[in-house]
Amino acid sequence: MIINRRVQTLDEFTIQQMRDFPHATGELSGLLRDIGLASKRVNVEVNKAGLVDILGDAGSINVQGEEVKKLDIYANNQFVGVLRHGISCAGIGSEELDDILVFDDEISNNSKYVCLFDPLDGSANIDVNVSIGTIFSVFRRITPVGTPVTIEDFLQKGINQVAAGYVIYGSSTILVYATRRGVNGFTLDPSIGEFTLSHPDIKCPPSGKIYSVNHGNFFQYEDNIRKYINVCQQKSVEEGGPYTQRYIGSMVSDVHRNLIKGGIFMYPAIKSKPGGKLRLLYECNPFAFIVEVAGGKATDGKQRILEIQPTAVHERTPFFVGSKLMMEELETYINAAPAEA
Ligand code: AHM
Repeated sequence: MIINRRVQTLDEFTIQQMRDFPHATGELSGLLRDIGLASKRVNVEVNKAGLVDILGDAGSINVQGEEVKKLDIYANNQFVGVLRHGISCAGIGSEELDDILVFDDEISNNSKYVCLFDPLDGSANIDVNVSIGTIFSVFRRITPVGTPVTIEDFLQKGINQVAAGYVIYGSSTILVYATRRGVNGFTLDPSIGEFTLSHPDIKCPPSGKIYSVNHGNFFQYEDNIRKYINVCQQKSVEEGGPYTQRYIGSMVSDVHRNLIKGGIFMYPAIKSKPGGKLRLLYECNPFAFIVEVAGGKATDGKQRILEIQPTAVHERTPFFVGSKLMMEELETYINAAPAEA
């Protein structure tokens, strides 16, 4: 087989981007390479999950009080291991870890970035062969290079993200990452084991026809959210409708589809989870950054996700993200005064 040299690998792409910045050290490229490497290892295990004894519950409960699947642990260990031994990351926060992990060795203390991960999002879907994913977020540390990182390096507003991305382990494996310069997607070519540029300069269509929400929670949503969902269902052709409801239950796949096709994803507060379900640092911040860079919007219903000051690494938030015009329409309902009884 002759390798097609017209394809651009993830490494080549990040190095090329770096050349535009004469003072770049290559640390971010190294970090993205390490994330790509860990995700390739996770991909191999996800693909054979039905074959080996890696399916099922690991028998433990994670810090969120949820059942941990074996693949969650495997994925977490891969990202921790690869980044700990790389030269670009000073510490990580993970949905699977109670506390931040400070690498605290000479090389890591001299790194300027910290990473936050949801190593395997949508883990309830593992057993049933539905797409799952990894989500990541990269911040430049606030504390001085040369010292161990601290919690304040991780509790930064999302607006400070240097990069954010996700990997979908689906019908094909795709890694999408954003910097302020743009959003680009790379599909894993299994024949050469490389992520290759397949979705250059992704833009979120300003509007779309897809809304994604858990309808099972409908009667737990606030009135204004219910009104908006009703509007989605009642759109006429003249109003851009009818809308289609799509909800996989793997946010990575749901938001990826809406990013490419145009749409809106919602996980509002519910009565049993008044603070929302999704995690600000591991899930919402990275997607808010990616979608905003692509031209869309993301809020918690009151403010821009990227402007929330986090107070704890595992904090949760209601989450609304998607195409700009659809988000603006949603906001008119959220901000409307409650109807008089
Ligand atoms: P997880 O961290 O346990 O995998 O949960 C996160 C997932 C998201 O991917 C998805 O959007 C959401 O939970 C689905 O939740 P629900 O089943 O309550 O609709």
